[in-house]
Amino acid sequence: AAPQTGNPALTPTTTPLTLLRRIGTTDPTSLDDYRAHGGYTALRRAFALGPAGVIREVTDAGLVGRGGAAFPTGRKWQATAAQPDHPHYLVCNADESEPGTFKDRVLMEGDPYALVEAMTIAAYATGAHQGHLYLRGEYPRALARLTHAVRQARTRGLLGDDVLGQGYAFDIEIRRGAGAYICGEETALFNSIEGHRGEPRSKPPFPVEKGLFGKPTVENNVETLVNVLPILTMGAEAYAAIGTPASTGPKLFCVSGTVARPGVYELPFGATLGELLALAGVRGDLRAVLLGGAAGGFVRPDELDIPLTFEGTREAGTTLGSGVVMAFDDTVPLPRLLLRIAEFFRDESCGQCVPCRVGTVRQEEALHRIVDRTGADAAPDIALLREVGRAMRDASICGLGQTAWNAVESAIDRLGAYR
Ligand code: L3W
Ligand code: SF4
Repeated sequence: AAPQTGNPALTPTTTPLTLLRRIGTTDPTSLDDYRAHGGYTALRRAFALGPAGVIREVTDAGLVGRGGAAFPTGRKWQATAAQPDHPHYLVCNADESEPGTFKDRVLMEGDPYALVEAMTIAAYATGAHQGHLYLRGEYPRALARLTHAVRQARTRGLLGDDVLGQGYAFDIEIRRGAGAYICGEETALFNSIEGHRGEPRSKPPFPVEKGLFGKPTVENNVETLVNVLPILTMGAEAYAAIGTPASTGPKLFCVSGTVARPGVYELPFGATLGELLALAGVRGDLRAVLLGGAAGGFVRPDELDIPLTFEGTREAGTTLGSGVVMAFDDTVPLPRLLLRIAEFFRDESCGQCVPCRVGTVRQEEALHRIVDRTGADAAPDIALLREVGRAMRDASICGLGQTAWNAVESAIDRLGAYR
């Protein structure tokens, strides 16, 4: 079933919807309907500003990446635009695979032209004429909607040799993933597009310098790109007034688990975890909340005043990640849940580097021993988990290995799992 779109506009903690405003109210298969609801005004403003002006707006707005790492988007665009090597490429990372994440799916299925317009703006600003949209293979409806949107945009002169009659050429190719979580890592994604195994590359060099086909590349998450539209239509200053000074703008949160109304919620940065969960309606006795997905960490029910900002979650010793909020009541067996997370990372490790390839196996084995030996002393295996976790975090090549122990560690230290 399609995930529901939450309706946070019902509460005093919210501003009017920005990112979700067309979802469910416009026809996602009609370019005319998109234009009737404000579509393509941002691209017109982009052409009026010129590439440097667009980058200035995005920088002044304080936009940072929504895929989990929160890197400043304006800095990334500026670095790519400045590269003397050509061609430049734009890649949209739509391989949304973090367990519990489904916000990009809602955007792509419900407002596909917004992504096409946003990609055009990003490419124009950074000097790219070719965009690749790498879409999670398990999103057939998003594929159909985006394919239709790209075709229609081409037919109507919004993609192709002369976008909006401005003498700028840009087109988009959609590539489907094949079910590997690791292909959401930006450089593994390049390898996948190029026809190689989906294995991450060592960084630096960063993609802004050597990315797809070894050329300067901007890679942004779907939600990051879609934020560029309100930045250009409302202006950087008005956009930056939403949220907090360090985490500006609106954010999409994916709420699931033991809640009455699971779905995608849009809130300004700065609302608390408790406010978000109140909107979704917790069912039963809340035992734990997983923030940031499998790569994130657990927090306790007495920590619901954590502000949902990058700085607030960091201060609280956890992470916002891509916006996953998974609630668990006391009927959920925590050790089994941890085992499932460990199994996921062992399965999805690409196997390229030893700390992750071996560490994820050892982690799963230790958790199995703890679960199977109910009542026996878990201390030796917890000590082993810490040692293996440290090695994975310090020595893995990419984010998968570096974060594979986060959830288990937080369950032990914050929730007192296995005690
Ligand atoms: C130029 C520099 N560019 C960094 C760029 C870099 C990348 C971005 C972030 O993601 C997150 C993790 C989890 N010059 C640069 C530079 N960049 N320094 O900035 O880079 P990095 O390496 O900090 O992070 P990352 O590897 O891109 C790790 C999250 O991803 N995660 C899973 C997310 C899943 C989804 C989803 O399903 N939609 O997003 C798993 O670990 O939260 O924080 O572009 O090139 N000096
Ligand atoms: Fe592959 Fe894991 Fe190493 Fe990343 S950390 S490159 S997923 S083996």
